[in-house]
Parts: sequence; C-alpha cells; structure tokens
Amino acid sequence: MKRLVSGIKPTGQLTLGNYIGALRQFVKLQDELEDTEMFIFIADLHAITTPQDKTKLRKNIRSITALYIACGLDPNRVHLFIQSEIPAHAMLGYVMESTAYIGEMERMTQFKDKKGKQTEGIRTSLLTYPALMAADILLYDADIVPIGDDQKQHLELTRNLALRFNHTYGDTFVVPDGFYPKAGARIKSLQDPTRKMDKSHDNPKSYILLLDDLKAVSNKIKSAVTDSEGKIYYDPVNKPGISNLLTIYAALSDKTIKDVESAYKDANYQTFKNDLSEIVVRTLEPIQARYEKLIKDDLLDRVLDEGRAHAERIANRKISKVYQRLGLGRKR
Ligand code: ATP
Ligand code: LTN
Repeated sequence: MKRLVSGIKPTGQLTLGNYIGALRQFVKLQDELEDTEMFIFIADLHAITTPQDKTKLRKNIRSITALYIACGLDPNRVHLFIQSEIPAHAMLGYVMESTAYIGEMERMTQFKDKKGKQTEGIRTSLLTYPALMAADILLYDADIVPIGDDQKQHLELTRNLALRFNHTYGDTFVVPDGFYPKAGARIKSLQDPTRKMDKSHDNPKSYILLLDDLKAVSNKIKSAVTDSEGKIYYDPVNKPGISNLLTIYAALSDKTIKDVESAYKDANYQTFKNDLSEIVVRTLEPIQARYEKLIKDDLLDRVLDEGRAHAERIANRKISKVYQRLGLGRKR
C-alpha cells in the first residue's frame, strides 16, 4: 500500500491559501487514492522556529484538527496526529541535520525570506527546519506529499537527503514525490497580488481566513486590488490581481482557468467579484458550521489519540532501523 504524508504549521488561523493549496487537495486525494494510507499531522514543532504565544499555539493546534475534519477529512480514513507527540520526528530530524550540509540549508528561499523579515533572535531551527520536514516525510516512507508551491524546494531537499542516506548506509528511505494542485498552488494576497497569501500578514484585508465572518469575506473580495483595464483574462505578470481571483474561482469551482476566463470575457469586474464572493462564501459556510460543532466535541481527542497510536508504531520502527544503520547505541 502506498503512503501519503503532509502537515500544516499551527502558526495562526488557516487561510483560503492553505485550503486551496493543501486541505482541499488532502480531501480530494483521500477520495481518489483508495489504495493509499494517509498521514496528516499538525506540525507544531515547526511552529516554534519563530516565537509563539503558548496559549494561542494550543488553541491553533485544536483548531486545525477541527478544520481538517470540517473540510472533509474522514478520521476513519486518515491518521490525524500531532507531530510533537511522536518523539521519533525530532529524533530523525537530528539525523537529517547530520545528513544535510549547511550550504544546502542556507540556500532555501523560505529561510532567506523569513530571516530577512526578522532583525534579531533568529532561531537556529529556522535554518534547520527543512531537515525536520524531511524527517516528517521519510519516517513514514511516504510516496506522495501534497503541498503548495512554496514547499517545492523543501521537498527537493528531502529527496536528496533520502538518496544520500540510502547511498551511504544502504536502502532505508522511500524517495517521495511532491503533489501540487493544478490551479492554486500559490494563492496571492488580495492587497498585494505579487506576494503569497499568508496567515502571518499584517493587513487582514490581504487574506481570507477559513473562519472569517462571511460578510467580511465578501467585502475582502470586493475590495481586492485589480487593475484599470476592465477586462477579465489570465495574465499573472500584467494582471496579477485578476489572475489571482481567476485562480481562486477555478480552484473552488473545479473548473479550468480557461473556462472561467471565457465565461467572464464580456463581464465587468464587479459582476465577477460578486460571483466569486458567492462561491467563496458557499465553500466556507458548511465548513464553518461543521467546525462550530467539532471544536466543542471530545471526538477530536479520540481522533488524535488513535492517530498517534498508529503513526507512533510505524515511526518507532523506522527510527530504530535508522539508528542501527548508523551504528548508534548497541547492536540489536
Ligand atoms: P506561515 O505563514 O506561518 O509560513 P504557511 O501558511 O506558509 O505559514 P503552513 O501553514 O505550514 O505554512 O502551510 C500549509 C500548507 O499550505 C503548505 O502545503 C503550503 O504550501 C500551503 N500554502 C500556504 N499558503 C499557501 C498559498 N498562499 N497558496 C497555496 N498554498 C499555500
Ligand atoms: N513546511 C511545511 C509544513 C510541513 C510539511 C511537513 C508539509 C512540515 N512538515 C511534511 C508536508 C510534509 C510548511 O511550512 N508549509
């Protein structure tokens, strides 16, 4: 049986970018890949690469668990768990740090970006983060890793680390493939469509949160930055705003960008934005309704306990094998 692994950091509330780039893909793959075992986790160890408020972090962990299920993940089909509850992640993370070179880490664009935004107290783990991500994936012999575009470089590194380790110590890890959404692998900010839509942005109008008030959602779409040409077509270089909205429309309605373009070729921006906000609201409404029930339910803890128990068995077997391969401890 094949395996799929992916995770989301609990660094804030989830955005429409996270939904289109990650969550929606997880749900689709759950339904399409019947012969694939799925491991989806909350990457809380990754969250502490930057400072976090501990009360908010706990809240976000629970909130993401509820959102996973509210968005359609079936806990009977998917193993949902929290990364820090399985020590083997950190253990293999260290082994991956001892496989990767500093130069490789320093070349990661996400590291360079995030480092650039901070002036002091840049944590060592911000640099070594991709080694832990490699561990998350390799621990479960994942064949497929659904992620947004921004994680492509980290996945390439994971593949290189797996190959390097296998070459030095003998076949140990499966070399994984990334899986990227056809439309929407990089949803942009509504206010600055040259930048990624990020939950850590300062201007709330630039992102849509899955749990945003639905009126606010409509207003955010209606005030999204566009251009003065007045024509709807896809051109990410000259019309990044409209192109971003076309991408969101296509992703949420399971249409191609071409189809959406031709449906709106004679329409004005206002009509297009009105229709798009209806689609976004229709997507979020049932998710929010399910979320409100789930967040109060102790089902979440049961799901996370089961997920941990299953994932832990696999992870522990793998880390023992890795330690043996490396000659750590005593021979067993
Ligand atoms: P941060 O802003 O704290 O770095 P993030 O949203 O980039 O957070 P995660 O929450 O870990 O990071 O992302 C979870 C998944 O969502 C990843 O697979 C990522 O590629 C995807 N993702 C995040 N933002 C977008 C976006 N704007 N468009 C498409 N996919 C996205
Ligand atoms: N690095 C990812 C989150 C993440 C992840 C993973 C995704 C951590 N471990 C393993 C896929 C597989 C991010 O920042 N979006």
